[in-house]
Amino acid sequence: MSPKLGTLEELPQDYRDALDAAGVAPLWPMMRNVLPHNAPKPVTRPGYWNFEKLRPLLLKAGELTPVEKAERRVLVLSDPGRGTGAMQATSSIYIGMQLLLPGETAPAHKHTPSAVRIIVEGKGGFTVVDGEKLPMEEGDLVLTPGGEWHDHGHDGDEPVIWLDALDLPLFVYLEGSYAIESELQAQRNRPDASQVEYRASGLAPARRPGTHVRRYPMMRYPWSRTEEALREMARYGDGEVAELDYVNPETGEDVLPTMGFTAMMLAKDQKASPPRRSTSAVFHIIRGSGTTTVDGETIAWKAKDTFSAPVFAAIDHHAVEESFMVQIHDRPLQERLRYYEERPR
Ligand code: GTQ
Repeated sequence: MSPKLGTLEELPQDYRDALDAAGVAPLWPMMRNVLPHNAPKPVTRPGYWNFEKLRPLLLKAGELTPVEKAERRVLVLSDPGRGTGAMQATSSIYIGMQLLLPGETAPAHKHTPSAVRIIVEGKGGFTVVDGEKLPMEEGDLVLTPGGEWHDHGHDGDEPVIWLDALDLPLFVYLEGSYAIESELQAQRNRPDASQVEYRASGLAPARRPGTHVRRYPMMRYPWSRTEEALREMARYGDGEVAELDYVNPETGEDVLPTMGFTAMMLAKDQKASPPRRSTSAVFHIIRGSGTTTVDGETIAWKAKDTFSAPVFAAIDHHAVEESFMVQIHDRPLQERLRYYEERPR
């Protein structure tokens, strides 16, 4: 153990004033704030957002604020640790719930942060990314990588709601966040790449000299395939929790450099206690019901709800019914920074 460090109060007032005037500060009174022992001390606290409570508030926003006045009509899920108005759910992850009404469009823009949508409710919504029309069906995961033009549209006749996950807090922290606006994009008249080039997992378009592989070759991951794959994993998994990472079909790497997405299935009554991880996480329930204890706080969840966990949280899931959820995390970023870590429970 290191000795107890000196405090600010132990320093003479005239010396402290001189430090202030010189625009400097002593490190040692702040040392354990910036470098706590053994593990970080997160500001983030476990959060829980009940969809039944959010839904009427979001629909009300549809009445109060026309989409033209919003650019994106979104209610942001605020981390309880950061309090009212926080534009983030964890240190690195922004989560919003977005509403688009029939016939509405959200104008094209591109920005430095990346966004990923998980569709919560409604039929007929779509996102156009770089001219590719990506239909949004319940549970689908749709990528809008940083720097790519995107706009949203709606061909259906009921409200469409989706969850937005962005690496926005990171870009705000880096003072790197900005957007450029434009007109709606022309759409190429063909199905998205998950229905064509990457229709079957393990198969990719033949490499020919000079072929250009897009950096983000597949931007829509239909839920029906994820669920089917999870079920087979569970069936042959000897009681292991079935988990699948969303990956780039050309490289096998996580879909984005910053955020990762992991789909999980828990059978009825199944429990899971993953290791403590250096990542913060947000869990979105696709189907089912159960409870999760995060650092001693028990959250009862059901389909379409969302909850969060700070870094190194102790997490214990218990599915009451057969359940499917998607975990949003920042492991890709932490691996790039070379500090991702797991600690056994
Ligand atoms: O749909 O492009 O929740 O730009 C926040 C910022 C959604 C979007 C958000 C955005 C979007």
